[in-house]
Amino acid sequence: MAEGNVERTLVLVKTDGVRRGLVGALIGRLEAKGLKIVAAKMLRVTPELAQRHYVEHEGKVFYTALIQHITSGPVIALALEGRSAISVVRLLLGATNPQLAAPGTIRGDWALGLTPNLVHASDSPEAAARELALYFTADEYQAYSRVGEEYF
Ligand code: FUP
Repeated sequence: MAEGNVERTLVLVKTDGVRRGLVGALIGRLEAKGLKIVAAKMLRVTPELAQRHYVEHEGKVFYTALIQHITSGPVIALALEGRSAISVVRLLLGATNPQLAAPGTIRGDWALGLTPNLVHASDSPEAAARELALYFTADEYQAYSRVGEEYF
């Protein structure tokens, strides 16, 4: 297995994760894996931002519920960096539907609903670039070295 290129990905702790008090636990899982937080903020997603974020789902039966949910309370947006970060985060989250997510994954262990599935994460390099630009400006990223970085 190749070492993997260093990538950046967008993670949102959705409002169900914030309301359930799981922010620390969720971020802790991602940090413990070796992913580095390079930008972070709490925000309320506006309907306009939600529409841009979920543009690929416009017109689907669950679209209205999706927009309603993401705009219904604060979220935590994170830019995470690491080797193969995009696919690694998706594996840690587990299947989109928490009822089908494998035990041991974040959704498999901690979620049950489909729309309130705790976390969003970019699913491709193209999506990561597009989504990171929706939530962060270039000057919001921090460059620093993590202790133990040689292991990651
Ligand atoms: P994911 O990339 O894992 O977030 O999954 P999708 O892009 O397929 O779905 C985006 C969001 O829509 C997910 F948070 C879950 C939600 N969704 C529903 O609410 N109902 C569905 O039938 C499918 C997805």
